Amino acid sequence: SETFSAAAVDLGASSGRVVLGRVAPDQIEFDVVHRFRNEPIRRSGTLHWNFDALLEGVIDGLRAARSAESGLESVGIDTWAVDYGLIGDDGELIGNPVNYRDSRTDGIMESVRERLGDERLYGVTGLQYLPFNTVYQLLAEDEDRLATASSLLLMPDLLSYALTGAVGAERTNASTTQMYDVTRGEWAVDLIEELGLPTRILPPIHNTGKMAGAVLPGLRDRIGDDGRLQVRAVASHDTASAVAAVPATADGFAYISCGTWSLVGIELDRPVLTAESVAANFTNEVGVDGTIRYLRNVMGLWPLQECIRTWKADGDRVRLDELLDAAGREPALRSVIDAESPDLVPPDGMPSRIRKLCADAGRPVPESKPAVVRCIMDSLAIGHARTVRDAARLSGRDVEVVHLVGGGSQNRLLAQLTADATGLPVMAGPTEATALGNLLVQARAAGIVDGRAEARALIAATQPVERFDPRSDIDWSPWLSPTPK
Ligand code: LFR
Repeated sequence: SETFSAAAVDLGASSGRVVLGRVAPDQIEFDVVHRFRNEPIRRSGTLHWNFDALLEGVIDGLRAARSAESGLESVGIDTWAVDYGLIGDDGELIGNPVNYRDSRTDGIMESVRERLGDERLYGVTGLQYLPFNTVYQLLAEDEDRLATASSLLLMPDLLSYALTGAVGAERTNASTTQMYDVTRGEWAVDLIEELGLPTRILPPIHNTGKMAGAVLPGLRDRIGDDGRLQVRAVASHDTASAVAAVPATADGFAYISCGTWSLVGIELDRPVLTAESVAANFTNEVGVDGTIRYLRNVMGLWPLQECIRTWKADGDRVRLDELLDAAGREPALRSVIDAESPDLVPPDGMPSRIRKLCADAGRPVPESKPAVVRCIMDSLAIGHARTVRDAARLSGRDVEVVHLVGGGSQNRLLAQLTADATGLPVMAGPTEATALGNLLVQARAAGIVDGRAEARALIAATQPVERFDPRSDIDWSPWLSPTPK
């Protein structure tokens, strides 16, 4: 049968990868052909992404993909959400994009909420309140930079622009800006104007999978492209791609896309914009085929990654597998923190911040490294379970199984604890859900795979998934009351 070759560029907060995939109606195979580091840079006190280095990594990866597969016709790009670059009248990028973990947005969200009221912003955008949403970043933006900008391009759109010259905003990622009207499916122009932000910089919104453009002639040699390679706007928000690759075979599933963040929720046809929903800070982000990703951000593996980085910088020898084994032997539910605490967002000093959160909550302070890791795992499992429950309650849907996808699905302790805390079976895998979702949107555009359900069935039939059943020796219920906000 027919086989389609495509590349997926998947950029995460700490690394990027380029995946070469081969998709047939009944098979999907892939190799990671290139990996590169994503190292944020601090300039004049502000945390930036190194855009040139990221673009180099993408170009190197596409060259590797092309040389491994001469029939390569299509590439899609996904990254984390909310961050953007500004383009000037001359078509050039104005400075490096700022990292959403930078402190420039401190306090801005609170003042906007106070001014407009929670319901107004939520009623239009349906978005969860996160201090780094694009709208708050724009309000923190340097005024001169903003005045000279002619367009705003979110990270994946910015990379596509650098490769093809085409300007646009892919819908799934546009929906994360808190400047998108989730009911009307267009920029929330009135709201943006009310906030005093320029609407002229907002590019036209494109439907997922619909827009594609050729690589600029000047870049073709470096990639080894003969002009046939099309850069297609896939579900460019990494979480939207991951959700598209959840190997669910029936309704009634929740998903956890677990990497740096855990994105925990369910898929809906329509947004939920109720007062209870805003109080629980649930988001209505757009998924493939105009679905709604009804979810909440839980801290994810970021605190663990940051602890390991800190310990290594202190000169300690740490190995993730050994730490997780030791953490598994620590007493359960001893030190617990709020997995959605804003104190966990910024980089640096994570072990001490975790100890302080325990102390402030009147919980035992974890001293050893395994105790700190156990605290993170238990707290994350609680965050997962509460959020699955909240999602079901607020949407009126039943949840029978939880799909854990992304890098975190390799963490067997976390998968087991998540099953225990939710009281539901957890299906762990695939690890590369984001890249697979990226490939699947391209395969659908090429007519190789039919629809959303067929795409998921293909993943379920071809990718390794491990089942974890809940154990009942520990009572998690005291920890599972709805998340107070
Ligand atoms: C995950 C993710 C989340 C988003 C966060 C910041 O990588 O895209 O969905 O809330 O990063 O952009």
